[in-house]
Amino acid sequence: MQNAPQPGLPDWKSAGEYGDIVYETAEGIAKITINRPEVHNAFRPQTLFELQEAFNAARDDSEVGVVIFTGAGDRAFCSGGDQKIRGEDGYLGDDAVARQGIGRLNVLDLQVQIRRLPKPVVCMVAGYSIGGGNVLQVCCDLTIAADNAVFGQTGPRVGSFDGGYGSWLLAQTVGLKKAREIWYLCRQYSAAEALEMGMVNAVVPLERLEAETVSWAREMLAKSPLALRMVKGAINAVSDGAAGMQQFAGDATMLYYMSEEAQEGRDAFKEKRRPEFDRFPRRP
Ligand code: S0N
Repeated sequence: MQNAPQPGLPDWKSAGEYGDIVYETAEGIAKITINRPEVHNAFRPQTLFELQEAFNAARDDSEVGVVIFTGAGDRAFCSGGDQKIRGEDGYLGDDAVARQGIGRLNVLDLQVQIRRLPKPVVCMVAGYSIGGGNVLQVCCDLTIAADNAVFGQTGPRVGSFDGGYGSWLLAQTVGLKKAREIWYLCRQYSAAEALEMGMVNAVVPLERLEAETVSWAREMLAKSPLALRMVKGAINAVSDGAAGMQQFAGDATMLYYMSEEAQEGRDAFKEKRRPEFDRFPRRP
């Protein structure tokens, strides 16, 4: 049985059965929660497969305009890869691949998926946002942090590093010197420090975290979904290079498909006639 919603908060409804995560929707918002609080929401391969499925569901659901990504409980958003099942070449799940002793690094697929999802993804952080968990936070479009949030990278301390988004997107977010400090020293930073360095958008008291995050989501839901999609694509295209341009170009094609001019080309082909493009302006 689901609990009654807190006043002002959406009446979240479960939108799928998962083991390591919870996927809920309400009011045009999808909420995806890593549900492994016993390990500070560290992820294992199964967690990441489930997250990928939920993010895909949110992408495909035309009712959903904004995604909130969070962790269960108030002690951690995510503490990165589950070090207890880290093998010799990646993380070992409970499947045929793992039984051959072959590990996975499938958090990388999720990072790309969050960047490519054409809807804003808001990270809602209470407690720790550490290691690969913090890289996921950096990949999200916006971050709202509770005042108990703690941010940091641990790679060089625990024998790992993220040379992709975890390094250069972090540097783009907080500046080169600060990104080097974060990685080289593996310190932990308070929510206030994260706000000051531009790693998060807002810091609120823990008890107001969800209400504030939902209010940001509602504000975005009142905006043009296509405009948000194009702005997200444009901002990411600069840092994603050719892959980012490929996505942005795809969006341009989608918009062109939606025009009468493109539809005239399609209709003329189907009707076996010459297309009448003369009726469309040669725009300045
Ligand atoms: C978060 C920390 C600082 C919290 O300390 P605190 O409050 O003292 O709690 P603990 O007692 O330490 O933790 C409570 C329980 O949770 C377990 N736990 C915590 N974090 C993890 C974890 N990451 N994996 C497994 N278990 C975890 C604790 O063990 C404890 O349980 P018990 O009592 O039963 O032992 C502190 O917990 C901490 O420092 N955690 C580790 C943070 C860390 O180093 N994370 C990994 C960093 N590396 C990555 O994430 C890999 C990066 C990555 O994913 C990647 C990047 C690029 C390319 C590929 C990859 C890839 O690997 O996929």
